[in-house]
Amino acid sequence: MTDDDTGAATRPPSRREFLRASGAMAGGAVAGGLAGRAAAAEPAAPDAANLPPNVPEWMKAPGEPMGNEPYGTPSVYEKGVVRNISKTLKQYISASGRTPLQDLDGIITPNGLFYERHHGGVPTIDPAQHRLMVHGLVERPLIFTMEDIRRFPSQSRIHFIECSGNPVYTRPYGKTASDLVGLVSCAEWTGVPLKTVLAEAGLEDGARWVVAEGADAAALTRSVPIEKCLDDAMLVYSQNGERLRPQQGYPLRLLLPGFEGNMNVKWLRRLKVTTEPAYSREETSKYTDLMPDGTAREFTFHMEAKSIITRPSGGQKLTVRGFHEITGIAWSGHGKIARVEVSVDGGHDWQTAELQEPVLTRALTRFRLPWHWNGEPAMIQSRAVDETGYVQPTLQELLAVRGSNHFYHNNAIWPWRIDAAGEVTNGQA
Ligand SMILES: Nc1nc2c(c(=O)[nH]1)N[C@H]1C(S)=C(S)[C@@H](COP(=O)(O)O)O[C@H]1N2
Ligand SMILES: [Mo]
Repeated sequence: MTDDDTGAATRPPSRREFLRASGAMAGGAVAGGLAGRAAAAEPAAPDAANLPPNVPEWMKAPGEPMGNEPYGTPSVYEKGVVRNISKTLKQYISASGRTPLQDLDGIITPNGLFYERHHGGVPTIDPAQHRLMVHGLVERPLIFTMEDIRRFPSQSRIHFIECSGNPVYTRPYGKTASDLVGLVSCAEWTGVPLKTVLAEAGLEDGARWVVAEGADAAALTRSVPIEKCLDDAMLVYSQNGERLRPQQGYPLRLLLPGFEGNMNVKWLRRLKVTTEPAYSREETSKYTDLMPDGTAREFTFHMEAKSIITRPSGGQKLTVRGFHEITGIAWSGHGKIARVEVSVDGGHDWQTAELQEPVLTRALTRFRLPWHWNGEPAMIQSRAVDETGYVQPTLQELLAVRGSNHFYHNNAIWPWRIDAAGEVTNGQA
């Protein structure tokens, strides 16, 4: 590939020689300098003594002995890759921390970077003292220990969880992908299908809802339709192979794939089978959608199809012209992602991105598009289409339907602006 500056910004790159551009062979295509990265963690400029053809310093003596760190942590050079803690929810008891989406690859969120959102702090629960009570319209009310729960036949499944305030319509939208939509993460969850546990208790006639309660100080309570409980709902105790993190609901959580984050009750202690929903705080005062005509929609269960480009994205910088891979994540609460389209010209033309296999239902899906940046300003954005045919809308389309009172469920397309210096910023700001 040559870089003659005459190619259109949309010119597809050649299949070979990805890095030969503007005489810049070495160095990352996207420079660090991410907003929020700790300066101390930035790699220093390379010392020539460590570069080829010399033998680097770290080959000349043995490294750290094993056992110094029985539970591993990332390289010291990755110290800046951390959750982005909300400044608008400063109080300790109601808080959120966002996943640094722009720093991650693939679809799995490492446990230490999983987004967190809690309404009453993070309880420290001794699993030996934790119980799950199943009662209400059941033939046999039951109380389970964690050991009982782990005796049931288990399942592992990869699913995302997303907060419905990701981002809310009313707040400033921020600089990075994390600021904008960092309240989504994806993990491999292990646990027992909820239907197995409900069958153990035996449902009675009139069982239409299951009211789930958390054992935190918020006693967060949500009502789940029985159809979901008998479909893919799970009681999970593990996350990416190890037990749930306290922030994710240790020792037991309700997982409702594709449903709004708030319904995935953490620190789960009680399931009451009922005929009517509970109409709890979280389904009346909060988590309802106020429409322009003044009515409020209740029970917006599904998270609609959405996507975001994570590289290049806000706060990053393109330091060389030539080949760049555009990559990001897409997801839908209604099932699989069918297609992701990417525009590099402000939404005029759209190209179909490649999806990383396997494409899983209600899981993050990684997309990629090879791109040649010719050094001119560009506006890049992605739009997801799910298997129901639903197409991710623009912010303008959403606001036209929902009006300015809307708060939750913003799944708008998010453009990034790239200026001639390669700086990437929020395209809506
Ligand atoms: N018991 C309980 N469950 C809860 C919450 C809570 O505060 N208490 N927060 C909810 C909200 S609003 C969201 S978005 C998700 C966040 O899950 P995470 O912290 O594992 O990312 O959990 C939900 N489940
Ligand atoms: Mo949430």
